[in-house]
Amino acid sequence: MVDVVSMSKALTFVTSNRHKFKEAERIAKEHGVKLRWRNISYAEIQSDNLADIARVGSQLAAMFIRAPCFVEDAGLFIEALRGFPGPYSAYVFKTIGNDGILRLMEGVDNRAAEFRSVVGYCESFSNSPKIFEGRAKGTIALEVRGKGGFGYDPIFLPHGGDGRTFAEMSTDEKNELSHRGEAIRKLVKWYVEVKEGEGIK
Ligand code: ITT
Repeated sequence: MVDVVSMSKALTFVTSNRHKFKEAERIAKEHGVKLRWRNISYAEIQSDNLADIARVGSQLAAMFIRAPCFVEDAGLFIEALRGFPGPYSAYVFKTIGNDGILRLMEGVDNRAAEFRSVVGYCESFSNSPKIFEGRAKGTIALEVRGKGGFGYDPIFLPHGGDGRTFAEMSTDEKNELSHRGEAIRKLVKWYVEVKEGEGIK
């Protein structure tokens, strides 16, 4: 049970994606940290590198909201497609979606794929951001399965799971195995340590 005093630790997540917020909120709560949501879209640079996108994004977000905050950039990297859609995952999801990915994977035996998540935490524009990364290895399913989660969840079978896609799992089950779960856990643990160092209970 989390007590009220320790919940005075609070972090702000800038994202336009309510699913991402919900997943992160559960993890933060487990560590006694309250997560605030700023539902805004910040400018994202174009880059092949998720860490660069998260680094600059967190600086712009901190400047925009005039407060310390973090952003998270994620993508699905499919081995047989040489890492596609990777940093372009949002655009590809909007255009061809899961059915399009399954069509590209028709007849492909190597179904290995990886979700990557990079969190950028920044206190102010002039401050250099802290970066936290998470990865989830798995395979691309043969068909769309499940109604939970979002994005590519219905076609992703994580390693370490029991044969269900992320979309067939609860938020807590997905968090245990997911790229975002790993990155957010690293951020929250670091934040709790820093705040303890500053004497905030
Ligand atoms: P932000 O406002 O936080 O940027 P977004 O939805 O645009 O929200 P991203 O650019 O990080 O987020 O995500 C790229 C796309 O990758 C996203 O639209 C999803 O389709 C997909 N994606 C990211 N994380 C995912 C996850 O955990 N499960 C399934 N799909 C995911």
